Amino acid sequence: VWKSALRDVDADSPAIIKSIVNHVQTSLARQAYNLDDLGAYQAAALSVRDNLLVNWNETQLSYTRKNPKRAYYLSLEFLMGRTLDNALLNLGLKEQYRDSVKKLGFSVEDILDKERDAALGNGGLGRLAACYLDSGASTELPLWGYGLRYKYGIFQQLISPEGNQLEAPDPWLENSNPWELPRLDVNYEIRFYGHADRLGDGKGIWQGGQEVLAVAYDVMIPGYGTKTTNNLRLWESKPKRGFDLNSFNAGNYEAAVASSNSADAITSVLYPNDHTSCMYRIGKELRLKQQYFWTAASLADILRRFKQQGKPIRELPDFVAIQLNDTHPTLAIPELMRILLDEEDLNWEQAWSIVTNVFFYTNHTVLPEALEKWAVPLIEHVLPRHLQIIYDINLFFLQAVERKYPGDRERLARMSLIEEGQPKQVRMANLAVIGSRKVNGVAELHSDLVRTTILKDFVDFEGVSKFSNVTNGITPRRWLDQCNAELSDLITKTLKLEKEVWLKDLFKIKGLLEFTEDAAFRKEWWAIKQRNKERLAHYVQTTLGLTVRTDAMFDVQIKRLHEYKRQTLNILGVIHRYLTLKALSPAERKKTNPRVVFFAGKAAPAYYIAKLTIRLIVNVARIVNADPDTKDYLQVYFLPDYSVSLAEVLIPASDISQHISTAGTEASGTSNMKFCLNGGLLLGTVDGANIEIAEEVGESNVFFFGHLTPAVEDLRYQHLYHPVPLQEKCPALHRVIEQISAGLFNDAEVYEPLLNTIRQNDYYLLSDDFDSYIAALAMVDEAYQDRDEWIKKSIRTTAQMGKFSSDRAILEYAESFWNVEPVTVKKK
Ligand code: 26W
Repeated sequence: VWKSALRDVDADSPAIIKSIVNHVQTSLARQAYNLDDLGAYQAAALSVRDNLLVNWNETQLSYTRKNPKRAYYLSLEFLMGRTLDNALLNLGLKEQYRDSVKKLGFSVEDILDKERDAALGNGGLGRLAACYLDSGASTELPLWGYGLRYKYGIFQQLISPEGNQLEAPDPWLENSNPWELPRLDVNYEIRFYGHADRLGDGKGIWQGGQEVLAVAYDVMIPGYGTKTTNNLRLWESKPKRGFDLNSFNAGNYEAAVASSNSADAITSVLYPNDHTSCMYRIGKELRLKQQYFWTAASLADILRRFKQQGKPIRELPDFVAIQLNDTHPTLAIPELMRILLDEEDLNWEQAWSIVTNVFFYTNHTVLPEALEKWAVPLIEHVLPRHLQIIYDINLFFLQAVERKYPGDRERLARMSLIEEGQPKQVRMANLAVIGSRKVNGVAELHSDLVRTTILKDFVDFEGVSKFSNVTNGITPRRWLDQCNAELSDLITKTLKLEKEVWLKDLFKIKGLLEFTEDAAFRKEWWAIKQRNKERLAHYVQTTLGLTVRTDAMFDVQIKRLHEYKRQTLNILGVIHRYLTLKALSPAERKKTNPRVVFFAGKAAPAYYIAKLTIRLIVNVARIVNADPDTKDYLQVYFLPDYSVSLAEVLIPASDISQHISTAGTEASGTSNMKFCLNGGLLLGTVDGANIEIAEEVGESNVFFFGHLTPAVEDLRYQHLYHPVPLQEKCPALHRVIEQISAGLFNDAEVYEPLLNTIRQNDYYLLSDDFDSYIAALAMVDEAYQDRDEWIKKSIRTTAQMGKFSSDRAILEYAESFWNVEPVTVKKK
């Protein structure tokens, strides 16, 4: 592409233009005249990076000078999405760059679209980590993230002609990544295998085995409207020596190459499983190695930084707080014990008191199959010294439990770090709890369930004050200002505030409430929703070649595929609607509310039932969208390869979104917050953060249905011991299922295993909630007919989302857990 303007840059051009052109010629070693959008993206990114670097250096320098207590967020997943747009907005440089690239003959939107997502996460837990980094920098907290630099992010999802999910690798680093700074000088040797000897007094020595190098890559995290630019440090594994020279000399070339391969393998791929048990039970050695590699490198780095201050090790808890994002980094607990005992020569009490004041543990799920357990023989093989330490921790712990509850053997068995069985397993959640200062869940209901179910014994033993709640949040910068710029501008104009003010104090959007009665404002509000629908329709047209009608209600469910999230309930509801429409006369159909239903989400590659749900959705879409009787009233789309970037297009376009997990199963949910912040209404169960959203926006502005958490256990018991045939229990659902079985959506027999989960024990209670779900959908339709009232609900919803800013959440962690305070980095 010939971009003539690029040739005319000279010394008098504005600084941004010069900087971009300079990167084209030097960093990219390209000529201006044959630059394409990808090249322009790379040059613009490098130019923005120069700005970030200045702030990053100043931030780190001021931390070193002021020496505040620092917090570290250890997460195996950071689902960052794209960086350029976010960096431009946080730096306040978006308009300048828009003008500059325009003068160079490019459109900023086209350039932004060239960036690949950094998809180093599965879903909610990884995206939460990314929101917290944004909020940490925006609230000026000295907060660093630590994670892994996977060569391959979450797999790319393809849909086969039959409707099956196929997985392809995601080589996101292919075109080089301008956002990372390799720090080849920051590296640590990490040991695996070998043998461990006890030396008495709880101490030991660990030698031999394999050593792998951890190399740091830094990603800069700019705050919004602050100079603070924090760091996300990601580790890459490398063989300690390129080749093992001994093996090489012995002529064993293959062994030399194999050992270097296995070192590289540690950070090669993100595990695509969430909430699934398969990986622990069959002993995934590589996943265990990932977890240790990352926690050991991160701890070594944290301790090296602490030691540079020259303080005694006992002061560690005064300067360091480490948040464990789920149990994935729990090996940090025995690893810190190992360092303190074996290397720092502390005694057990000293070491344990430091450990239990440094760590904080967040639980993200109560589903039993998602609680991590590692086989004892596997830990013994890979980390022999750590197993000794875990046994010692367990011994002292159980002695204390025995003192409090003499002779209560069942309690001891439940609380033990070791689960008896073939093989024995280490319960990582129990280890995380006893090794941490505080434990929290991620929404009120979830934290209550943590306290009363999975961790009840620990609450009894340690007291309830250790177990608390921090309701999740989302960054309003990415999830409103960036993804819905028009709405953000309208809010700014209406509130008569600088956008920096309300985006940093989200409670201020409450000011929108007084405009719900303003017809002109409502008209603008609705026009923006309409344009967002058209943007989504355009995306579907260009990526799938399908035409979405934009004069209908947009109904969206986007999240990982899982039985507990009940996408199956949604698609069965869609079929019910289809059958109902088919039975109506053309005149009656015309009176119905046209609806476009969107699904997106990935299934774990080995999760057979979840994959069948995708297949059903795709085939229902095919039949329904092609049916001339109904296609004007109901359309269904499964959008492949869900990602952060796709969410940024889908969320602003939604009228209603579905968060319909079986009560008590979804810890929080965070996309529910994103939809509501963008004026989409919520259709959901009384679960997770849905409850707190309803508390904030008012029950009259949400659509709730389904059984409540306390009923779930009884209902499951009924299913098992007093089953009622589906035909009697829920005829509407029975009819839908029998249509699928009869082949209405092709390949009848393929769906039987999925349908049987409902016909048989129906663990996730679809048959119990189906009727009230259909009733709730009808209420949504009815409410949508009164357009003015609907728009008012939409405005009221957005206006009352202040609580769900991740700034609020991260400050709760800082104040009530970490005791970490903001550090102002002076603007020059
Ligand atoms: C099998 C390994 C595994 C198990 C669980 C990997 C990852 C997990 C995570 C805990 C799954 C997860 O992302 N949980 C979600 O965390 C979000 C942030 O707190 C919540 O909003 C979601 O409700 C919860 O499902």
